[in-house]
Amino acid sequence: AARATVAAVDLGATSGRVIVGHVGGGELRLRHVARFGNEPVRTRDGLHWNLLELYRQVLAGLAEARRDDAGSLDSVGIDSWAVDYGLLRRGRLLGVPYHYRDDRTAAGVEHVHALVPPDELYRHNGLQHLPFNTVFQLACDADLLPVADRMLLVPDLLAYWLTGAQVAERTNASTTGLLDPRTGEWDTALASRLGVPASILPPLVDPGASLGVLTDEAARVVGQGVPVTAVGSHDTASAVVAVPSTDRDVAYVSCGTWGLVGLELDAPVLTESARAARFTNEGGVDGRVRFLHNVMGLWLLSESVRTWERSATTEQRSSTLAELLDAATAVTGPVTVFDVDDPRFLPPGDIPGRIVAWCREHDVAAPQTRGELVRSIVESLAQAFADTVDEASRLAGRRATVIHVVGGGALNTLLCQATADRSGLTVLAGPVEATAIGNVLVQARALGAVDGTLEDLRDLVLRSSPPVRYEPRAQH
Ligand code: LFR
Repeated sequence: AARATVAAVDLGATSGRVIVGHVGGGELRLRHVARFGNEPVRTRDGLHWNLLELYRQVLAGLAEARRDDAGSLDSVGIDSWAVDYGLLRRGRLLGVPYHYRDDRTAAGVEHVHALVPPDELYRHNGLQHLPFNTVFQLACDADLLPVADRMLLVPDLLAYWLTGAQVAERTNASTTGLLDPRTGEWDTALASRLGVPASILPPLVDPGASLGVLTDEAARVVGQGVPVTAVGSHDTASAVVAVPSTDRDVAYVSCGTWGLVGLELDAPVLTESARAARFTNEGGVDGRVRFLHNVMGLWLLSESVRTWERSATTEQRSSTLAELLDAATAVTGPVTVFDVDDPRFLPPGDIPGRIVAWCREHDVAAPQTRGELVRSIVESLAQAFADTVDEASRLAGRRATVIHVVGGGALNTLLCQATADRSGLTVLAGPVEATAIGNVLVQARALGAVDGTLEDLRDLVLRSSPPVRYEPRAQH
């Protein structure tokens, strides 16, 4: 096809969206058709994703996409956050999938490390230690494993509900801790050592693979039997596809709930120093390696806003994020830079209180006002981004000369400027919808509406959404 109309379903940890992309004739046009919240639910046994609600929203969004477009949809692709999964038996979901911010995983970490020590685990899977990596969560589900016959990651689970196909898309499979980053295949020997039956790991597919067509039930809701195409189903993999640069010496920050900071490489770096610096080797589209570190990200801001909203009285409404960022911009004095990666900031809750506690423990001035606190978060994130780019360059032996900020964080001018200032590098911000764009382009390429390497796709992104430039200012 010379032109294609595809729908990207992009589920983030705080909201989901359905975006239609029209691709062809060297052009890329996007239309937002649906946006919905993603509210986790806490039950007696912990924090869960409301996956049924998300599935309902996906179907409704696709129906909307199909209604709005004169023609029909040529394909749909799904991406989401990583690591979380559902266990199934004969196609039936066993329990409500957990949220990676649930605190059940400490026991899982201990169990796995007793069987395979951290340094050895890294040599196998090349993953930054995060307590919620799938491999640790599976250890918490040990009692269900003998009953389960499949483990499906969130985007794969939704694709299964849509089509009936049970597969594991490779970029997201690379976040489980059970994939060999050298071969891109399941490390079944590692899985058996950890008590994970290899039979629950689905056949792997690459982005671009065709997964089948909507089931009759799904097609009835959507209004059409749309084909489903695998994309970089890990949202960060799709975002990296849409980094608008054809140069190899750029660093990226995919900045949403998390700030994923690193480089794209051809081969994994599995050294002890990469492990010590907490770098991950996740799978990218077209077999590229996403060599990056998870920085805590805009979660610190959104969760602070939520904390203040909870404490607001009926007469006194709480400020919006935009108002808080204005107040933060107006702060003139120096603010404390804290360690955003401290694990205390991972679980939901009173982030402002935890920042103040961190400052007290480290004997540094705690922010006094909300404006100062927000400024302190922004400066601390920027410092972490700058340090991480520097570290990635050192570990990979490739100096980054520019930092691309893609995702929602590209809208945060204070953060983009602070990142330029603190790194001494030019920051190029945008596109905001990088993840959806990467999702769209991989589908469009599979359909023949655009062709070439990732560099060709990125050239198209650069022409259709030129980034905003921030130059570093002298530091005082
Ligand atoms: C970003 C992201 C990160 C992953 C984290 C948890 O949305 O996918 O890449 O580490 O969420 O899944």
